[in-house]
Amino acid sequence: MNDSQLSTLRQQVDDINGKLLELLQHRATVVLEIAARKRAMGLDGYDPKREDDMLHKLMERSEGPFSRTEVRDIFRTIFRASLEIQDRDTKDNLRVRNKDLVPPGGLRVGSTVIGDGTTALMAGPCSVETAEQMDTIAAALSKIPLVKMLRGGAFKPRTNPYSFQGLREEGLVLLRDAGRKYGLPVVTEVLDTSTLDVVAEYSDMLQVGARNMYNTELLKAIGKLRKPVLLKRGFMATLEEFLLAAEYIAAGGNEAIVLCERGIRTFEPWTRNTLDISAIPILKKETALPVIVDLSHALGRSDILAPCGRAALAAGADGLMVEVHDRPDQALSDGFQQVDLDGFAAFVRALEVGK
Ligand code: PRE
Ligand code: MN
Repeated sequence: MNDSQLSTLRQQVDDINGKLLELLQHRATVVLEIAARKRAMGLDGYDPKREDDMLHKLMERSEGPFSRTEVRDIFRTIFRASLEIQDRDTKDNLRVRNKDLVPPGGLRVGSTVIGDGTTALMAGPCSVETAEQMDTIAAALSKIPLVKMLRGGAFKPRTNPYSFQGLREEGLVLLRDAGRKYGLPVVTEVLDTSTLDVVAEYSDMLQVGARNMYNTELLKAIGKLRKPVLLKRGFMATLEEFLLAAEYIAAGGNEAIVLCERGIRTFEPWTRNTLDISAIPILKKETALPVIVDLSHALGRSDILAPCGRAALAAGADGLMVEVHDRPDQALSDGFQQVDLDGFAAFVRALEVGK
């Protein structure tokens, strides 16, 4: 074979490659349309039966030189690639990526607004303990203009089953009453679907804790409500997993979601978790949802709240959550990381917001 014959044959292969590429891209476009239709019908993209039928038809039709198994392998590769673009397409088109999801003025939560460009502090004790405790804390917090919400745990997801588990419904009542008395909307954690209704009844915002970020049944149930949600990032969750958890809620029609970075688990023992500052601008870039940072659970200590809070705000956070207790040394949970009322006032001054 002389050189000119070889180059003619190669020219033919180049032409065929071009046509194959065009056909493959055309096929991919059609596959994405199929995927969009299946999604609208609530169907999964993967359809092994359809793949099997196509493979059998193609293997029967094929007369060589490729063997039937070679034809099968080539098309299997095409199907795998099709599933990959379908997957990418769903992730690129998540509801939580919709930039119009949050109204321009921010997200209304009870009588306040989160994500309106002002800093929102959410503060209160780790656990609701007594009426007096809630009254003292809420009274002090209500005097600080940046504090927009009162927090307090009534259902507590404790690592140790013998640790204080929370006052449950009684705690919800105390939290709501303190919030009402001092004009602060309240946020509290919901642990499971069986207590969702009662927690929703007493709170202005539902908190899904880090441990429950992967609880898809709970996320789906919350998606059916029309109640603002504070979704915390799991301590082992990637940002994509975090967004997909938020998508579970948004997919049900509940779009009032605030994302909360609360530290991820690393090898570092000098903080409870490692505050992932880079998560803040990334989440702000990927979604229009307000992003807040739970400093207390990220850090597990109260002595570095101010510098970390300033860093979070500089990175674009819409707010900060801090555990505040009138007597941290007597707190029934997380006492070591709670700041007292004077300490919290000093923290707010040190944030220097608006100065
Ligand atoms: C397609 C892709 C993935 C499915 O597993 C089956 C088939 C394909 O590439 O042909 C398209 C598709 O999603 C479908 O026909 O339902
Ligand atoms: Mn706590």
